[in-house]
Amino acid sequence: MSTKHLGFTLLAALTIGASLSATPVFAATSDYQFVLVAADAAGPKTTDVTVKLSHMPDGDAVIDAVIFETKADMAPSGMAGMSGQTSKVQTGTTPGTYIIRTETLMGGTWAMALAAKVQGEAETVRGIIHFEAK
Ligand SMILES: [Cu+2]
Repeated sequence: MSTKHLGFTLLAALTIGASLSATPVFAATSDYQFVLVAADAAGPKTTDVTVKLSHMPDGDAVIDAVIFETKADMAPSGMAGMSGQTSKVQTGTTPGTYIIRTETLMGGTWAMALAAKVQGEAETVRGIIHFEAK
């Protein structure tokens, strides 16, 4: 083996090692996904949005997440500038579900961006769901 070849092999090994050690942190938060459960009319221009946070590898619902950010807007309908106020997050009756009362100024497809802290995960879990408002 030439010195040049050895150097290349070492560099390749270091590169692979670096990407492997960086993987767990990145993979951890991407293992979680917000899923829309229901979007129910809850009065004039108001929608109760129920979401579930799933841990993808085992399909378990995450019951102790702290959702600290909820932002609703009509970006999916071409109205990114139209946003709706969101309430404090309530825990749903089904474990692992969370309800966000949302001001939906008009009917159509809305997006909600969510951010949560999950027990045992250093990184913030983020996701975006789409829902229909009447
Ligand atoms: Cu709109």
